[in-house]
Amino acid sequence: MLLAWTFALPALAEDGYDLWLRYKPLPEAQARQYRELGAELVAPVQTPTQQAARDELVRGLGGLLGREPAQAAAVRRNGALVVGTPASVPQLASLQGDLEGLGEEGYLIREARIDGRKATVVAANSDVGALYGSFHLLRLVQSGEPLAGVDVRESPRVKLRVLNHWDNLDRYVERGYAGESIWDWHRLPDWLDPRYTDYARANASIGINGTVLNNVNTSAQALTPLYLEKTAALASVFRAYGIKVYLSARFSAPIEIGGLATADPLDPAVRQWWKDKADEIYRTIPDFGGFLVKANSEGQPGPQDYGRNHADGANMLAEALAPHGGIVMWRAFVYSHEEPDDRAKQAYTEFVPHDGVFADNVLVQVKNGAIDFQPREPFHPLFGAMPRTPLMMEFQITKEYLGFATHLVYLGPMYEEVLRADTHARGPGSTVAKIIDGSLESHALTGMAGVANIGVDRNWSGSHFDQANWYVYGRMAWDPHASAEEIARDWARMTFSTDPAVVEPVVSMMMGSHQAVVDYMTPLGLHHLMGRGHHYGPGPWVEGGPRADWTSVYYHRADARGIGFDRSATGSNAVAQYAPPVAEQFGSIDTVPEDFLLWFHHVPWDHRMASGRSLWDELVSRYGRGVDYVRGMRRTWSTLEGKVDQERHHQVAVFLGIQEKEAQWWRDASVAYFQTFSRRPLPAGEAEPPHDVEYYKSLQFPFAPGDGK
Ligand code: BDP
Repeated sequence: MLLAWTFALPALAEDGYDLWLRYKPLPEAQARQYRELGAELVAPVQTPTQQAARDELVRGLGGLLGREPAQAAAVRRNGALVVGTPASVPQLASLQGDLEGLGEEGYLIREARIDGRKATVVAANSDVGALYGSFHLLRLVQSGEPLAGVDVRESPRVKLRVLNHWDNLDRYVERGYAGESIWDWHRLPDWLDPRYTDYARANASIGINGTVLNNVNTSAQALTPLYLEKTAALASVFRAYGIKVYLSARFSAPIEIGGLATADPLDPAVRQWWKDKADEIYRTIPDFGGFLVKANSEGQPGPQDYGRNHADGANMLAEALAPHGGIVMWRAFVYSHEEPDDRAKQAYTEFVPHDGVFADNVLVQVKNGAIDFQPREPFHPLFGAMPRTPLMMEFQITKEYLGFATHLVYLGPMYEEVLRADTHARGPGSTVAKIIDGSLESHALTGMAGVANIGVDRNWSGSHFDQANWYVYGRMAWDPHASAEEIARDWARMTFSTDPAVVEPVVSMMMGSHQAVVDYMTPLGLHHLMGRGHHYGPGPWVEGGPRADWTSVYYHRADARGIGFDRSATGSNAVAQYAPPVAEQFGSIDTVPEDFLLWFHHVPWDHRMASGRSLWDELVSRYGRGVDYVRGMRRTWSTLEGKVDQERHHQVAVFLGIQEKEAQWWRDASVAYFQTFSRRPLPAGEAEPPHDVEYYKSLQFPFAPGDGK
């Protein structure tokens, strides 16, 4: 008997599939406070979205409290949970006034008297708002938050909160580290994998309301009837959860699948083709969201192939979608065939002249920084520079340049740093967040995109901690002013335990993890030093090949004198793309934050740093600091053994071991390489790298995951 019980134990382990929606029974001491909650559940089920909300509450409260709420049509006793809109639940009509200003997707959660009884109310103007409110209520219960006197009023500050899947139709995920694409195109439209519903639940729980199903480097096939039917099937699953589908559109599709000779956006036949295509799409998917477009970037076709500009291209598609209410997300991640003097300047140069020219249903989607999702970048100079165009943020959730899925790197602090950066576009306080939420320039159309880290791995994201990056992305898209630390705490409570002895160490590991990866990969403003193509591991020596701005030496410019890219007035003058106070700060070696020192300046090896050390000594010590932080995370995590289920604990522990090994490799290879320029000894106490540069250069990883095919 005892033996059987012992063997049965591993079944209690968790594989991470449930994400943050685990709904495990709360400890008795916490559950007690919810004794009355949901004694009755009054939540109509007239629509699929209402059904989704009720199902989630039954499942969630049932799991957390060990009893499913009794479903009822009316409030008869104290402790009822009432969920809906004034239209769906007449008893909520009295809240009509309070719901004003919450918009289509907002909600409130509070205690109220309904039919003379004490009730907890989740009320909204729409079914989706009530669904979001239900998830919020479940989060409170799951986190053990008291509900007495609860008074939540929430509405999203950003309209389009979208995931971008870089998934190819053959299920390969570009820059994906969590297995194949979850879209099983071959079996669609008939087989609707239950994962699609769980995907939608997870997204709705954090307010994500759109998903672009296919890669920005897409084939035109995605727009053929065969695939539109499959897309429609996915849309039918997501609809109940308030999620719209979007597709990446290949600019040359009129040629490839339309049989036209050109894709010139000013050609009437091309314009007609797109209009017909849009009509066809909306016949198949009436609530289709619109197109995401990567044009004239990294070899993708675009309007410049015909001597036209980005606005010509975007507006043509916008015109086709407008009658149906669709929108265009036109990416500003561009760089041309001709190498510019500094790649960091190109998006600004190409886009700013078109400010105010884009159609009303176009958003320009801008990566957080001007190069490419580096561990740390200063905010993109386009933010604040196009006041008459709604700019959408593009963050990367998948960790292409941040250790793939094996490194524990919580991206919340990085998102927060960018969103809180002050562009000074309209004087002090003109933060990136205010540009994204539309408040700075009074734009109603607003958006944020996150490049997804989702695949068929059981834990969805390739590692347990990478789930936190999906989570924080959604929460910050809902509220770009939110705190990364508070979100980390919510996530840790839901994902691991409500016990502060687990939550606090986990949160502290997470909060320093971004600085750590910056330190052991690209300290002090260095960037783009990863292995060529796949971006795995250190490659500061990468040079040659098709274009200079795909090499590392282009970016670090190390020589006998010093290191760093001079983007000040004496160099490429990229600083001039920022508003004057920012340009001034970044442009001077004395005022630039040390985090961006080598991003903007070529700095002598003996330059005195704030620490009093020389630049060379500081650089070496930063690398070491990053590795030390990872060691610290390993130690902290090992103290949580037994407090987190064994299966997840084990995998995280092993991954942290990999991370330490790779952080050390980054440090050793980088120090060995840069020392060939600095020709200075390592500071006292710093270990010599165990190998010479040639050894590190010789390491090859032809099958590293995620590289484009
Ligand atoms: C880079 C990736 C590449 C993407 C490109 C993009 O290396 O795979 O296609 O960005 O965003 O980060 O278009």
